[in-house]
Amino acid sequence: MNIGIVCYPTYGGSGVLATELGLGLARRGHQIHFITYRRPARLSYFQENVFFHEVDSGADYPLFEFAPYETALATKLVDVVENNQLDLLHVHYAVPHASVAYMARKILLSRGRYVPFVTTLHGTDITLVGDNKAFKPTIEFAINKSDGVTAVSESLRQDTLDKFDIDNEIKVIHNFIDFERFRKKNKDHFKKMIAPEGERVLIHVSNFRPVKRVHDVIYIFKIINDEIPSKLLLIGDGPERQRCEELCRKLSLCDHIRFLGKQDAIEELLAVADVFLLPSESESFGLAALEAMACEVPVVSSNVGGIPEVNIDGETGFLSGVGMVDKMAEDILKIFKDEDSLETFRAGALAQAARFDINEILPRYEAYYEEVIERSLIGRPASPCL
Ligand code: GMT
Repeated sequence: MNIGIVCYPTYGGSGVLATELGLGLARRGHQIHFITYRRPARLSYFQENVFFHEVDSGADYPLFEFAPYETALATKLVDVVENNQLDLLHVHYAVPHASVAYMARKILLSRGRYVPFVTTLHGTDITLVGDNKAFKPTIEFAINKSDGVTAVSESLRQDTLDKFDIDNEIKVIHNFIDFERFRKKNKDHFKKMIAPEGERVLIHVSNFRPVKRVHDVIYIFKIINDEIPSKLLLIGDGPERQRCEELCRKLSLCDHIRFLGKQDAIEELLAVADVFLLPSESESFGLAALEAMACEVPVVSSNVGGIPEVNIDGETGFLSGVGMVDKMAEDILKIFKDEDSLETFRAGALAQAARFDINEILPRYEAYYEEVIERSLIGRPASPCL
């Protein structure tokens, strides 16, 4: 199939998933066209069957205080579909991609071609952004007009039905992991550098948005470090980073915490970690936790949204209510109780991650694309004027 993928090119989970999906599909022989305003973060090397089309919204025209990205993206979608004979568009994150794809489909129809689009809901597009009055009617309309809709967890599917008036079917296709890349690697030299005295290593990866509650990570770490000598790696960047750095200074933890900023080779950092922390306020899935589990790192997390579909309490780590800092610290200490306990949790994490193997999930997307294309051939409007 010839597939166009629209996503955010940033380090967020939706862009990561969309890029890994496209790369995986390309390896299986499909022609994949990424269409977005910058090269996606994980599209860092040349690969057969992969194309990238950059959207330029002409931001330099003085009249525009805000560049009309949606118009430029719709125009680019029409161009890429027409010149590359795309069979389907797959847009990740509903805001604004679903309504832009709807517009592109209308334009293409007026020119005699019907190209269906699939919208994948990722989380904050429904729980935070899409629910905002400024977007809601448009997003609801675009979800209902999509030729196919998927959600990355059962919890997100339910949230969408609860928050919006949806008459379209939503199929759950969980996020996945590529074990070619995410598996435990031997990085003993790096571990010695991070934890020279054999300290335990905790890790957190996020975009440092308030919803991630990174300050909880630091408070939890403080309790752990008072009991067992430990180190904390904080990966990523975002609006809360400054406040978190200040908190580390206030708690006199600077010698034990490293802020590493945005990183590409996450698997190298996960290789030295003993526990992954994800105390989020809201999380539709928790792809970062799945990446950790694939690298045999147990997860201690909140129990919100889709996290319980990924992290199994007492098996792959532990779950707690949002903000239960003391309980999360206690759970980490249980994992760290002895080497055997840590190894059991490591094995549990790996076994659960295997359920989300890319080789299992990708065929589900392929089958869904075929179903959507077939359905659109039957139901396609007869006249381009419709
Ligand atoms: O977590 C974020 O803030 C980024 C966001 C995104 O859309 O890029 O992540 C969402 O999508 C990921 C991939 O499907 C999920 O693993 C994350 O759980 C989800 N984030 C939230 O729901 C907060």
